[in-house]
Amino acid sequence: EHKFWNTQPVPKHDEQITDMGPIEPSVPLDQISKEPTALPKEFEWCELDMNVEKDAKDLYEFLTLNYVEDDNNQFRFDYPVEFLKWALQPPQWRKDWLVGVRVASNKKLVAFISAIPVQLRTFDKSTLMTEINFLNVHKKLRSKRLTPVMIREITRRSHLHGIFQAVYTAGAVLPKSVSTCQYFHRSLNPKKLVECGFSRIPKSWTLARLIKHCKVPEKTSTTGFREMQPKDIPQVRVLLNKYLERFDIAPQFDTDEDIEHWILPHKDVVWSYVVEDATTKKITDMISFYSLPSSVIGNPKHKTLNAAYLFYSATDVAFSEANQTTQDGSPDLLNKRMNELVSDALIVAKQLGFDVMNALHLLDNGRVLQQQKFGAGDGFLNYYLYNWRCPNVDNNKIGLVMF
Ligand code: YNC
Ligand code: MG
Repeated sequence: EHKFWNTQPVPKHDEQITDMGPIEPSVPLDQISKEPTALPKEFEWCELDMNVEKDAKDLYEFLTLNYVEDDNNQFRFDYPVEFLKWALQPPQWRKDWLVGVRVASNKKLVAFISAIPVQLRTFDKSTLMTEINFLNVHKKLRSKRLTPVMIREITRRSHLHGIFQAVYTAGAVLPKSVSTCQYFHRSLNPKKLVECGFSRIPKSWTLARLIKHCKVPEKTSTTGFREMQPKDIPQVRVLLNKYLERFDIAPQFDTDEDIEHWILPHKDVVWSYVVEDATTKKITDMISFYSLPSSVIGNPKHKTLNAAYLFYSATDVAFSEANQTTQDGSPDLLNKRMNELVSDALIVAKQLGFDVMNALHLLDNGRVLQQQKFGAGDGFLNYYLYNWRCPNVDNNKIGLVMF
């Protein structure tokens, strides 16, 4: 069991952790191998440069045919090129952290793994880590133990830049997650979702009743709700960072460039909205979502499911002293405000043509899922830390969103 993972600085499945810190010490640069990890001889390492259209297209085509599918193999993530450029080229990205494997004879791309830098806080400690994502091995090369080679190589390339901790998420159960979040789904186009086999008409309901149930208002309702603009970046940075301090695991957006990259709207990739107070001009709230379509596998009528995913949100109501449950048990201010924000996000997502809004049960999303008519999905996402002991974190205390 776990012939590879047993050799790695991660906790064992049954380990109870109460302290925090590295599992093994950092290695001095002169002791880190300057040679790439050995590959079977028919393969060779490559780097993918997302600014070179051929590389971007190779990666897109590889992932779109081989990346993550749901448990029933009905849908497969179809990250568009523009999304991949955004996800893989944040401030301080590096080409040598976008690692591919090609067949030596014909240069076909058959495996990939990526790292980007993230300043991640766990409880009271902040560490520069790599965020590992898009691990993929071609369908025809599965179960040949190529994955440990990919992981060892991205680890070496993290070490070469002085980074000895990492964060990653996976549906797979590995030693040992720090938290687990369930996926939830809010239908916006129920007819198509039913036709795709994504959802079902509830027992004894008609399609007409389901459509009525899923209807959202035509216009947003929060006063001052508008698209985020570049001038909002400094205020959004302060608001979001302060909001994320309420969580046990969360990134820190240390520069305006981080916010410009991750939060400012980016055509066809990420949408962000703020609430501006008309008199003070203060940004009191923000909410964002990104677009991640899935290929619908083997469906005669539909090729693509247009899914939006809730991304970061923040509200200054969270810091208000009046934010307590009232005596009669009515929802507190934070619940009320989060529901207003998500409700408006659903309205704009519907206007933009999304079929469904997905969300993980993390951040303060638990405060809105039921009221906003999200239903529990069958997917779960596990959060992992590499070479970092950390006590378990409740999913409501996870403040990091990954793709
Ligand atoms: C996985 N998802 O347990 P043991 S998520 C990590 N993450 O090792 P083989 C995984 N490890 O148990 P296959 C994993 N899935 O024997 C499997 N493993 O110790 C482990 N799917 O290798 C597994 N993408 O090559 C086992 O397996 C060993 O051919 C077996 O390939 C697996 O991006 C995979 O779901 C997932 O492409 C590549 O199935 C393949 O089955 C595939 O024989 C579709 O591997 C796409 C998919 C995964 C998405 C993701 C996060 C990846 C995190 C990797 C770990 C990073 C650690 C930190 C490194 C930096 C450190 C610093 C500093
Ligand atoms: Mg393999």
